[in-house]
Amino acid sequence: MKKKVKSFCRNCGALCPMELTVEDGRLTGAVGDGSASPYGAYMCVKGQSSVDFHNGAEDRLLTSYQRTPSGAHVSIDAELALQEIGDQLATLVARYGPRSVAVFHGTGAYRSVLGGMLEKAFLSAIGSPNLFSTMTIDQSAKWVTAGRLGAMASGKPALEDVDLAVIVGNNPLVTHQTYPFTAGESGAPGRAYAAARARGTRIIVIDPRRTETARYADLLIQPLPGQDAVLFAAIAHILLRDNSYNKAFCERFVSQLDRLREEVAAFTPEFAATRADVPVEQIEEAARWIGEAQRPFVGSGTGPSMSAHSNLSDHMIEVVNALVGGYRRAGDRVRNPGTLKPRKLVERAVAPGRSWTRGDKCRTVDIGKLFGEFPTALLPREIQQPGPDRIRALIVFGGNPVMALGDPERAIPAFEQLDLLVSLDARHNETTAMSDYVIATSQHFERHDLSIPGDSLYPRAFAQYAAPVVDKPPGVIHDWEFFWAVAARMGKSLTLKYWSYGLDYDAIAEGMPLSLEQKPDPEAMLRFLCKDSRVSFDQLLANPGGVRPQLPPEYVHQAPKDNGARLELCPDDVAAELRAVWEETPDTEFKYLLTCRRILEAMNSAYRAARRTRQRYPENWMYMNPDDMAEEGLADGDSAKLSSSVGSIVGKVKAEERLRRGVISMTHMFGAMLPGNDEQQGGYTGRLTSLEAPLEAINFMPRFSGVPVNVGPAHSTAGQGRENQ
Ligand SMILES: Nc1nc2c(c(=O)[nH]1)N[C@H]1C(S)=C(S)[C@@H](COP(=O)(O)OP(=O)(O)OC[C@H]3O[C@@H](n4cnc5c(=O)[nH]c(N)nc54)[C@H](O)[C@@H]3O)O[C@H]1N2
Ligand SMILES: Nc1nc2c(c(=O)[nH]1)N[C@H]1C(S)=C(S)[C@@H](COP(=O)(O)OP(=O)(O)OC[C@H]3O[C@@H](n4cnc5c(=O)[nH]c(N)nc54)[C@H](O)[C@@H]3O)O[C@H]1N2
Ligand code: SF4
Ligand SMILES: [Mo]
Repeated sequence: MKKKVKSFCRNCGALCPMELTVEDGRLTGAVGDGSASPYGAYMCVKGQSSVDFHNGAEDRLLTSYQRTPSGAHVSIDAELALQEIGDQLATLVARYGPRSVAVFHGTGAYRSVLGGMLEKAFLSAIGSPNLFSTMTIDQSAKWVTAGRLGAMASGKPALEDVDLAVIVGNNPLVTHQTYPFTAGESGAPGRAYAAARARGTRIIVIDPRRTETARYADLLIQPLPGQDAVLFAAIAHILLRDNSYNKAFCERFVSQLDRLREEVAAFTPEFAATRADVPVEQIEEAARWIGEAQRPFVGSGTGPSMSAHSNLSDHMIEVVNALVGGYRRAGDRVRNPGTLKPRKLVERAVAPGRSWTRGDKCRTVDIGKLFGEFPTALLPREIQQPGPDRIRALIVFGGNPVMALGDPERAIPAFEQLDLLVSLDARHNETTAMSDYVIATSQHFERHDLSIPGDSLYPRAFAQYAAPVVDKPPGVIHDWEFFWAVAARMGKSLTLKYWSYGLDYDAIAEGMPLSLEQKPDPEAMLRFLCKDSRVSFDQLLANPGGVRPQLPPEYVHQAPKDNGARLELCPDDVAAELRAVWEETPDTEFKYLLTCRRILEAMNSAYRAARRTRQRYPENWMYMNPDDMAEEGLADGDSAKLSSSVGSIVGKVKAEERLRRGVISMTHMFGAMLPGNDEQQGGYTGRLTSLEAPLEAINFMPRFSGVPVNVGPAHSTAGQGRENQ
């Protein structure tokens, strides 16, 4: 029997509504469903790959595994695995305290809604502060900026409402990652930019590569990576020089403007043009457009957040946005006021909180939490540095941290030192390979979900519920079942709460206590999460394509009185970082800077083995500008070696004229993790990154982009990394 069923994709933040074809209990096809979608009908190639995955592609895990003392994995019944894990965790907590247990929340966990909520409930119930996630090895510079500069409670405008979008180191056409960090729409991003251009919106893209997104740019600037702090300090310099900043906004909402003026005085456009190696006219032109715009939005993606001086770069990008008032203002239309969790937006500043200076601290450095999490790059140290409260058990939920961290020489020994490493995943990866238990979990179309991750990000108010479309295979459990069952085995009952970023789980008042004995009903849990929703759970059940509530127009409210909070443009640490960057001398030891780029077919390390990925990317090419290749005597397909200060990788070069000179671009979490296999798969960029230095202050962000490297012959022994130092 053949039927069509509505659902939504959970591979990335776009959460595209889909219509699936089910034949005799098996998924056979998927198309984008535009019936209620906030983006219209849209689906990318990974939508189809996820259907293949359900049907067993990429050697999907169909049973849980346990690692034997010899290192081999043998299949184990999930119930038994949960009992053993619960018992081991209870023993560790009894002996060493709750801090001996940590959770790593990976990219695959973000859209497993009940799993994510019960993960937080689990940590809260056992009393461990040890939450790590990809956030701190991604764009946590944005959280550092919110902590040092503050934020506007009204948020940033929708693409539909801006007349200028400045997109720095972000490629939404491929990654579907835009709002709230940059102006854009996650689903059908190209359509949204084309419509914006048709409305007269100007778009500036700043990226060393002429990206797919740059197709929509009115101005493209291709700087050297790692120079965004300098570029945006110069743009701030011009805005202040020309008096083209938004004085009315600044008078009301910012402080330290004079201090900023002094500190950016030295960052002339000429200085920035030399540093970033771009024409000075482009910097002047960008600054002029930013100053002229009535409704600007200046934002960035991973590029600046992963390069040198990432925290400062992000801060200076936000400073420029603040100088021109790039926020929703009182009286502005709010196009998506939230559906499952309605929001009332008020125009007021939120003072910088510097959360890392208080509360629970890491054990190895005096740094507290950033948005409720410890820095992931410190995980190896928190595991390895001796002491009674070191991390001894790590639960990896939907992630591949051994590879995501980079610096495998540092990361692998740390993971090996754990007493207990558990992975919850549906495919094997480099981390499951090291895990003591691998729990095979259900996949997207086999479980209950709710569009909570998109609730405040969709361009329009929209909500969707997804019921299981097909049965999960018999040996597989749901993510949330893991946390419930292990906690129950430890004698801890969980309380489900509607958690979202920035909230302290313990402090959320309302919750749904879950029984210790009786497994909770996923539908009842989702019904609870819809408690405050504008659309009832029953309405969502009745409309599987999703609901766009018809709401009277909502606007940003004026604050009843001035709360005294201001956006602090130039605090002491930022001023000191600006001076250090200005004084920096160019690196002459390395000739190139390695950047990363994402590919449409894969999602970090997931879907690397999908058919469509393999066809297009049989290996991790090293993309280079053709003139650089000629200078190095390299032709397309030649093998070459990249060496950084800590390691080297081998791969085949490919000419890409979109890339500016002096920059090499590769995909992250792709290729062979360990030396020796590069020849078939290409190299893994993480081997060029260090988890020791240089790490950023506060979030301990490693350098994943703009990594200084040299190019040499594939079989030379020069630059072999630490072993030669
Ligand atoms: N298809 C697909 N989608 C994904 C992912 C995926 O792997 N595949 N990953 C998801 C994840 S986890 C994330 S975090 C997001 C990331 O989403 P994006 O931030 O859009 O990620 P990238 O495509 O890597 O884009 C980064 C851009 O920054 C540029 N860049 C590098 N260094 C610098 C620099 O120093 N300065 C400037 N100005 N630009 C620089 C690069 O050339 C590149 O074009 O995507 C998500 N979506
Ligand atoms: N050198 C370098 N390193 C980087 C980056 C870079 O650009 N360059 N990017 C960084 C960034 S932005 C990120 S986000 C991290 C990514 O780091 P991770 O999140 O650790 O890596 P992923 O490969 O995304 O792992 C996701 C896993 O989740 C699984 N999964 C998918 N859906 C589900 C689900 O519903 N349930 C469960 N249980 N599992 C699921 C997938 O099978 C996959 O194995 O890497 C970081 N590391
Ligand atoms: S953009 Fe692609 S991967 Fe992301 S939700 Fe839509 S179909 Fe899925
Ligand atoms: Mo990410």
